[in-house]
Amino acid sequence: MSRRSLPVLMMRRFSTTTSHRQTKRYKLAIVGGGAGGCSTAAKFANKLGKGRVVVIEPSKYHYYQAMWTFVGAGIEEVEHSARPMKKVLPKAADWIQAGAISFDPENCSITCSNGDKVEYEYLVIAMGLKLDFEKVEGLTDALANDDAVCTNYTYEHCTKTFKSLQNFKEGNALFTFPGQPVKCGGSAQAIMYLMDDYLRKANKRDRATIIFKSTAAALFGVPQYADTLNTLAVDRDIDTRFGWNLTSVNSEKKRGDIQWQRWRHFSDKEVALCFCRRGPSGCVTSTLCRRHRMACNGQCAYVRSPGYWSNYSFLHVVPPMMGPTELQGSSLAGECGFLDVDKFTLQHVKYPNIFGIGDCTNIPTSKTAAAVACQSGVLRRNLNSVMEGTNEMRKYTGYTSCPIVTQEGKCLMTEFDFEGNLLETFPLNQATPRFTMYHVKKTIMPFLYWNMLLKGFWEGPAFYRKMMRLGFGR
Ligand code: FAD
Ligand code: UQ1
Repeated sequence: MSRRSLPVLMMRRFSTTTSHRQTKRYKLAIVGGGAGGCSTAAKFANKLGKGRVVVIEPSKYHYYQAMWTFVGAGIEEVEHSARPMKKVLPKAADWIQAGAISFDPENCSITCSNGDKVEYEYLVIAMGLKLDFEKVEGLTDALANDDAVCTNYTYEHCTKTFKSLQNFKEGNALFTFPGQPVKCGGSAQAIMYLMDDYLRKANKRDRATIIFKSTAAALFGVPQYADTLNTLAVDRDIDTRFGWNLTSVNSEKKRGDIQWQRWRHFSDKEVALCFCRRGPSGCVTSTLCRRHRMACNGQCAYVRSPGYWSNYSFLHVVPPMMGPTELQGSSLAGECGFLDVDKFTLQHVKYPNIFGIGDCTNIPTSKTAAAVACQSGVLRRNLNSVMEGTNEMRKYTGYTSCPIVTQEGKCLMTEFDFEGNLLETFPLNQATPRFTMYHVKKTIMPFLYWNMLLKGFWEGPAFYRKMMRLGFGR
């Protein structure tokens, strides 16, 4: 849809019923009722009025995923991380309890899994990302049947992590990190530090070889925090190995076999030399490079070797992740399969009446609820501007925050922008794990999430950051 055709889409509010489906028309449609969708609905439902905003969301429950790290470590109850979707969505918004299955952005319409068709004037896409368990051969089976294999990345599985941890007797305790863009990458490490802490308290630490095996090139992308985590890993006798991708889990043999492939990161020079193209989020596409068998994974890494096997007594997997399947191959997705938006304005690169927020977008920052909070303020202003025709755009800085719990009672509160510059809120050295930050993560964040972010009142800590710095700094 061109910018010119926007005014043509003036709203007529009515529903037409055909034999099997309804066509419903809304001023604003929001796809996804997670952190991004719910906070956006809260901001616009009252402003636009009853019946003018719709949320398309299939899930009966809304999940506070940040709590799953604590559930995996036996510190929290999983039930506390879920609330009925009906209770968290604003009353002034309509809720279609179905998934969006296809998008027709040229005609401003969406088809839902229950057969409903939604026509919109403006659209916000907040579908999160999809966990791609199938990419690791045997993983689904292993999670269902092998007591030693677990993940904190779903509501269904995170309680098993603590059981696997309690069952651990001796041997290799392995923690993986995949090559695709993931949500809250810090959680992959947090559960490892919490396991180390648990085993020390249970006098079992000397029976475990703890290994972090990651496709990435370092423990963290921001040097100040990476230094702290490297020192911590050395002090706690945690073996860190980089450039490794988990490809297969063999739980059938009951030997605890897993297969890895060696990954290597391309230098810019190599990318240029092999005629590869870069996608909008910086990823390398495979289409032009057969020589290097490149994979489009968002991190410019590729497989070099056929595979190595190792065994485990405990395995925590961060599953591979991907953009929403419903966007794949559509004109809404960028080359990496994530929603293609401008990283500063959050507006879709082709369709000016469409915005994106959160994990489903190709915004090159660490995917967290903290990032969603900050994006929600930019989105509120920019969508309002487009609705009012002023087109005055605010810019998102890339702010994100990934709290990494390093033991029970200590947390490293990382906060940074697109370039990895620190954007820290507290007047403390945040590169040190602290009890105060643990308290922020464990007690303050759930309150902030349920009562402020989801109700549209929390747009990140920028105001407090400036206040703490007496108005100086960003
Ligand atoms: P989500 O909150 O995942 O919501 C997406 C919604 O879209 C879901 O409700 C889903 O049902 C819906 N949906 C999916 N497909 C469709 C469809 N086809 N049609 C309609 N709706 C659809 N962040 C932090 O800031 N701090 C932390 O400490 C932290 N810890 C974490 C720990 C773990 C273990 C995990 C897994 C995540 C953690 N996060 C943390 C990340 C945070 O939870 C996510 O980044 C955040 O929830 C992203 O919000 P979102 O709205 O983009 O996606
Ligand atoms: C945050 O804003 C947020 O959203 C509510 C989270 O989600 C649970 C977080 O984990 C964090 C760390 C933030 C950032 C806020 C502060 C005060 C550092």
